[in-house]
Amino acid sequence: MRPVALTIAGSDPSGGAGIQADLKTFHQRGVYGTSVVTLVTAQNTVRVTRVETLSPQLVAAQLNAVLEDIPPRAAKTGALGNRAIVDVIAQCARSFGFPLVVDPVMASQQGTSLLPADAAETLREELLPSALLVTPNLSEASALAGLLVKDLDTMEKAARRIAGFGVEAVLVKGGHLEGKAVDLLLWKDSITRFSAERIDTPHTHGTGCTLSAAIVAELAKGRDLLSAVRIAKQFVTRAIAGSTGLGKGRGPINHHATIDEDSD
Ligand code: PXL
Repeated sequence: MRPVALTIAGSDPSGGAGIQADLKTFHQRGVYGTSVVTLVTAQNTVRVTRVETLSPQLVAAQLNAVLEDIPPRAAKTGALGNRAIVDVIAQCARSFGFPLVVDPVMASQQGTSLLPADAAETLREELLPSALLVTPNLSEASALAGLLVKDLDTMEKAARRIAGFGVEAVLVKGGHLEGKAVDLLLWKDSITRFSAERIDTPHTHGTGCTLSAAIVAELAKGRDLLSAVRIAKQFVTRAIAGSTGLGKGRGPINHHATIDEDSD
C-alpha cells in the first residue's frame, strides 16, 4: 500500500509554499498526502496581504479526523500561527506513533509573522520533545537557540543547544549563507554536512516547506533519517534549479523536479 504522509501547516494560495507545497512534494515523491490547515494566508509571489489563524478546536478536529481514519507513517508541521494551535498539536503529538518533523516556520519570505514569539517558545518547550527532527533556517535557529547563527561554527553550536530541548535531530539550513548551500545535521551526537552548489535565482519561494515535506515523504517510505535528508536535499536543489519564475515576484520552486532514484 502507498505510504501516507501528513502535513499540519498553513495555506499559500499561490501554491509555492505551505500545505500546497507539502502536498505537491508528497505526491511527487510517491506518497499519499493528507493535510491539516492551521492558518490561511492571502499571498502571491509579490506580497502577503492577510493571515488568519483557524480556531485551535478546528485544527484539533481536523487532526483527529485524519488520525482516526488514515494514520500516517510520518508527519510534519509548518506554519502554526499562534500559541493555542501549537499547544493542541503538542498535546496530540505526545502520542504520535510515527516520526514528526517540525519546520519551525516563523515568518513568510517577505517577513510577515507566521508565529509570534510566545508561540515559538511553546513550540520549543512543548512540541520539540515529541519530534524526531527540527529544520530551522539561520534566523529560526538563532531564535530557538538564543544566539546569532551566521556561519558553520554557530550552526553547530545552535544545533547542540536546540537538541537540548529534547528533539532527536536538528537540521540547520545554511541556504542564506554566502558561498555553498550547506545544511548541518546533528543526530545521535554526530554532525553530517550536506552541501550543494548555490543556484543563483530569486525564485526560491517554498524551499523550506518542500525540504521538510520531502524528508517526511522519505521517512514515510521507511528510509532512515540520513538518507531521507540526503534525498530531500537533492530534490530541493533540483526544484530550485528548475524554478520557472511563475508570477511577478519571487516565484515558486519546481515541485515537478525529478532526482536520480535510489542513488544511496
Ligand atoms: O516558507 C514558509 C511558509 C510556510 N507556510 C506558509 C507560507 C510560508 C512562506 O511564505 O506562506 C503558509
